[in-house]
Amino acid sequence: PSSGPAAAAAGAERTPPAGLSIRPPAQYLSAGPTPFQLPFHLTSFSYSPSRELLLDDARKDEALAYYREPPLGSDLNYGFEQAVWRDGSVDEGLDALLETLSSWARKNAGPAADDLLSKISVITWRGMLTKLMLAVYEADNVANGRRADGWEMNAMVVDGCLYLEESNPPAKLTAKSASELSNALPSYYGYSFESYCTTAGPSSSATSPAPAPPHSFHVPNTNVQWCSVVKTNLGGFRALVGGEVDCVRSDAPADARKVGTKDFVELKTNLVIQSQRDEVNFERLKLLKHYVQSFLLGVPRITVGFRTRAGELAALQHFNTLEIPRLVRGKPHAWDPAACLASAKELLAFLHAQIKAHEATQRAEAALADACDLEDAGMREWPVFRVSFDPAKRLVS
Ligand code: 0WD
Ligand code: CA
Repeated sequence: PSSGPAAAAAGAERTPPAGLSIRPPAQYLSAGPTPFQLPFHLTSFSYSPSRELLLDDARKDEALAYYREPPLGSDLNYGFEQAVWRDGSVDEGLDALLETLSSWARKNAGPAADDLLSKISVITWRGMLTKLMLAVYEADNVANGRRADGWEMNAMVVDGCLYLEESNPPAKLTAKSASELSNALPSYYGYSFESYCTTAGPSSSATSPAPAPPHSFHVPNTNVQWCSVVKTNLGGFRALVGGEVDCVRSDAPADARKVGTKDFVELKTNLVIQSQRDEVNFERLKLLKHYVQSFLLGVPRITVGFRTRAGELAALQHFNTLEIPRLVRGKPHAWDPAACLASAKELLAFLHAQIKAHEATQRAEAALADACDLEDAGMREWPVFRVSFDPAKRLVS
């Protein structure tokens, strides 16, 4: 990161030795439900076509898009050669989120904002919380012989607030952009589906399909994003969470300032389901991921575009996020969001406790160093901790 609290810490990474074992999902269900507060849309920001962060009132909702029904049979390959791709080698860290919050705090300066901010104990992107919530089932995947993803994050605690960002060492960014290059067409299908599904303003004819391209189609530029910053509370951890919102409902207020989480829509693409096995995998893996991701930002609706391998839009399905767990309940491949919430809460508590303990040690060492006049206390860097999750070992350390 080039600014924000994480910036001061570059190069001062330390790894806490102790780890947290992620237990099987069923073991998280006995303690009763973990409270989760319905996310409240606090503020928003946009990224421009050149990835400029737009924060001022006149432009912060520039990238907000409205849903409209895409025509079935649409060619998702359309526009591929013209698409503009975000530079994936830039590690943006938490900068945009922290700048948005600083700007919000300035505009809303007063006791209410001070009170809200002073009680926050987690600030991060929604994508990071998604990873925390899914770890319990990633570990379960390994235990059952399926592939699973691990992750690495940078964590720091400043004034009692935990900041979490993705860890993107240069080697990982290189690997990421190589895989993006080789998967350019399938990932383009996701972006062109978004283009078929969205317009710049609310549309009265949202239920009648848009005309065929090129009239209805805006060439994707993956720099452009509209993000919401929500306030929520996961198991007692008050959190400010930023996340990308693909669009809002077609009947959402035309005035972006009046938009709320109830209007948010998440768009996904998926290969058409052709077998029982496809269906099981969709329900076990995809619906879990889509559910958790949308739940965390309070997104009530997920629209999935089913496509052929060649990129033809074959079918559409709308899901009410909160009803998704019911669709899998009782099935052999069922998952339970309560396990995700309980394990995520445990993880947040673990990270807070570990970092606090290590900071205490460091302070003691620093005091000793000061006493010996070895170092200037004021110049010391803020420590960042590298957190990693190994699903095969079920371990976060
Ligand atoms: O590696 C990073 N530094 C990441 C940054 C990883 C993921 C997201 N981001 C950025 C986003 O650009 C955005 O500014 O963080 C902010 C919030 O993102 P989020 O909502 O927390 O991200 P997540 O929930 O992981 O993904 C949401 C969408 C994706 O859509 P799908 O339908 O595939 O879930 O964000 C997009 C993608 O369209 N996205 C990204 N955008 C920019 N940079 C990235 C990325 N690296 N990865 C996914
Ligand atoms: Ca999406």
